Amino acid sequence: MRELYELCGADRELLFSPYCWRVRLALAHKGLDFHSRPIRFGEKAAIEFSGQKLVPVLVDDGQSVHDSVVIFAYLDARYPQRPLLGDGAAAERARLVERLSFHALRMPLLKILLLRAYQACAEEDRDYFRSSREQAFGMPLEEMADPQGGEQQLRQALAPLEAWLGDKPYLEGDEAGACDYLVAGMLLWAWCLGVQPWAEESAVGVWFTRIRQAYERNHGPIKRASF
Ligand SMILES: N[C@@H](CCC(=O)N[C@@H](CS)C(=O)NCC(=O)O)C(=O)O
Repeated sequence: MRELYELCGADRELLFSPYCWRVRLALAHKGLDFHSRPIRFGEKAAIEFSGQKLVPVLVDDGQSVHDSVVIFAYLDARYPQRPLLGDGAAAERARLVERLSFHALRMPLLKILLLRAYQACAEEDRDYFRSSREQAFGMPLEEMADPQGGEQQLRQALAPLEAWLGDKPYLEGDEAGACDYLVAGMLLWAWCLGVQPWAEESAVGVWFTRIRQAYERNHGPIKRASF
């Protein structure tokens, strides 16, 4: 029995956490089925057993693992087929890509997505979403949100990946691996919240669509916000 606790909006099928998407893509890569346990912000009591307050949480044969990158490592150790991070230096390089891409992409994406995420939340969760984010950023959501500025910053942040993907189908070369899923998970955050702030025909756009469609071929269409 394998269960993935993941963040959902008012609509339980609308999964919009980038870190949860990373894990979905990783499980798909390994060919591992799971039961989805979508939880809203107000339902985090459901993951108290994990000893912390964030999703994704994977429960596999009674063992609970949290944090997307730790889950990747767990999956490699437990299910060695089709390695994600791999071993030694390869795993360290993937972690470096994760850190670099996280720092480059998170802030532009937040500027684009904050108000959309707020809107996707169940009404009873909106006060929590607003106050927790306003406390973290030290300003009102409306001041932090800047979709236009965010798009410009995102284009700049994606430029190295655009160049890198010019002559290969995946960030990791001929086949997708951890680096692809770690970054694609971040972009699925935008896609699920109803925007695609990159050009469909760009190298990044073609790469993203390749990963998304490969996932959808096996797991069905990904729910997208319609607002
Ligand atoms: N480093 C963690 C980050 C996990 C994380 O920030 N999860 C967010 C969802 S995107 C969360 O659970 N937020 C709950 C909250 O803010 O109360 C990972 O990679 O899994």
